This record gives sequence, structure tokens and C-alpha cells, in this order.
Amino acid sequence: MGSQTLRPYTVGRYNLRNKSSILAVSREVELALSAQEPVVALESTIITHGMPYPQNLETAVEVEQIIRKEGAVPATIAILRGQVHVGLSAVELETLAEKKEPCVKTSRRDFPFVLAKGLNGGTTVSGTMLVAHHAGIPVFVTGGIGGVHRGAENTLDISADLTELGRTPVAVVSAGVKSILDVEKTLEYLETQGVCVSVLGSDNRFPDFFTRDSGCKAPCHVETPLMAAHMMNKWQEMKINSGMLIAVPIPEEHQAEGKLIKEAIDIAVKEAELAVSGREVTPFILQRVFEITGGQSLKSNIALIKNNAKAGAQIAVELARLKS
Ligand code: PSU
Ligand code: MN
Repeated sequence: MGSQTLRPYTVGRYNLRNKSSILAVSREVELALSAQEPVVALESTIITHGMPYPQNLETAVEVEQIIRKEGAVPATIAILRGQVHVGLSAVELETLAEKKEPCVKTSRRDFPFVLAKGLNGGTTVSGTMLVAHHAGIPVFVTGGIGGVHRGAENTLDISADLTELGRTPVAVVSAGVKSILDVEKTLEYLETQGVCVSVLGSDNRFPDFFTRDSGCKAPCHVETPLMAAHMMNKWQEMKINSGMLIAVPIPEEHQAEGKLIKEAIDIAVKEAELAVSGREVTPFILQRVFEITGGQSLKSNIALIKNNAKAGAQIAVELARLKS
């Protein structure tokens, strides 16, 4: 697995004043943060482990463009040779997306190892939240978060994303919770963790990534990005140090065909039970659903993350306005 030598931490290209030098913050992100302009954090596991090449690279680039178009600065977060990066160059994005170099799916627990060994890491929702918070970025856009897996009563497979949401004050914009998971149990777990869960849009049904209705109601419902920003503002004023989850339903026209996706997921989840465990479960299921649906799942995935990027950027812009 890549270079196993111990490297000293290199000093970041641009380090935020009063921030740990362990973060290499890009000049664009550094400037935006110091001017209190809107910034949107993005994860990298979706690039390194969640989507195939070249769609992963195309999507990562387009998502950054969408965020810029809305007037915010994108900050993709990843680990490159043992250095945590906030804001990647085109070449850095390409390096990760091509998957030629080994790369560890990095959640909170993996940082000490990946950094000490000088490895590359694609940061999950939990890993990205942790870094975004260090860097002072409160809005983070992704596709879907990890959650309580089906059968977790036996396996105890519950994503570290949920405990991270319980302990780190970053708002995560996602298309809800993927139906490869147990959506009801995931919502229960988030309640226990004190996470404000809302749905943004016209109704209060909680989405399950590929479709707009998981069958569960969202605990909170906000109609506009401005109202989501108001919620974040109150959350910050109250110093509620747990995270927020803002669910954005997939646009009507991009919903996956319900029956097809449901069947594919059921097959993939059963196969995963026999084939994999630990951090490999989610990437395995995503890959199998992609194969079984003949690529349909990836199309929906790309459409919804672009939609999330737009909504997340609008929230970040409104929040910056409220604070100015
Ligand atoms: N769901 C997706 N695509 C992804 C992931 C989840 O549709 O790429 C990634 C995210 O990075 C998420 C992680 O944080 O998988 C959760 O992994 P696990 O279930 O092992 O905690
Ligand atoms: Mn797991």
C-alpha cells in the first residue's frame, strides 16, 4: 500500500491564521475564508471509492463549477501523501480520480494511520466533517451519508458518519439516506445523537437518495435555502455542537425507477453479507447496484449530487449574507 515510510508533516501551502499547520488550504479557499465569503466543503471518498473513473472526475469538476456559479468557493477535502488538503487543484483531483495510486477510504478513525504513513486518503463524510470544522467551513455537500446498515442489530454496522454528526458542528447537505441502509433506524440514531435533521423543498417526506420518499417523515421541513441558513444561524448562536443534516430530494425527473433500484439493492445487500465486511461494505454495494442497474444508479447519483451542490452553495451564500 503506497509508501510505507514515515514522512515529516510538510507545512501547508497556505495556512489559515491560528489554524493547525497540518492543513494545506488552497489559496482560493484561504482568501474566501478570511474574507468571510461562502465556502462549501466537498468529500473525496465519492471520488476514490464511490464512483468509477472517468465519471468520478467529471462529476467532481462539474460540482465545483456549480458551486462557483452560485457564488461560493468549493473546497474539496482529501489526503495527499500524508497531508490533509482543503481545496484541490485540477491535477490533484485527477490524481485521486484515476485511482492509479493506492488510496485509503478515510473516516475519523483512519487519520492517524494515513497521515503517519504518508498515504493518500479519500475522506468520507465523517472524515470530511472533521477537516471542514478544523478549517472553519460550516457547510458541506455530498451525495448520501452512511447510516445504520440493514441487519445492524446483528452486525453492529453503523457508519461513523452518524456519530460524527453527533459531535461535529458542520451542516451536511445530502440526498437523504440511501435505501441500501435502514432509513428508519438511521433517523432514530440521528435523533439520539442530537442531530437536527431537515428536508429542504416542497414537502416533508424524507428522501432515500434514489427516490424522493423513503416512507419516513423528516423531523423538520424548510422551504428555502434562506430558511436553512436561518436554522444554521440559530444553531451557531446556540453553540449546538452537534451537526445538522439537510436532505435535498433528488429532482423528480432523475428519480431512479423505484422497482428496478429496489430489486438491485436487495440483491447487492444480500451479496455483500456473504462477500465483505467493515469499510468495504458500502463501496461493494454501490458497485453492485451500478452493475445490476446497467449504470442507471450512477446517472441518478450524478444528478442528485449536482442538485445538492446547488442547494448547498445557496445555503452557504445566504448564511454569509445573514452574518454580514
Ligand atoms: N454513499 C454513497 N456514496 C458514497 C458514500 C456513501 O452513495 O461514496 C461514502 C461516503 O463517503 C460515506 C461513506 O461517508 O461512503 C460511508 O461509508 P461507511 O458506510 O463505511 O461508513
Ligand atoms: Mn460500516
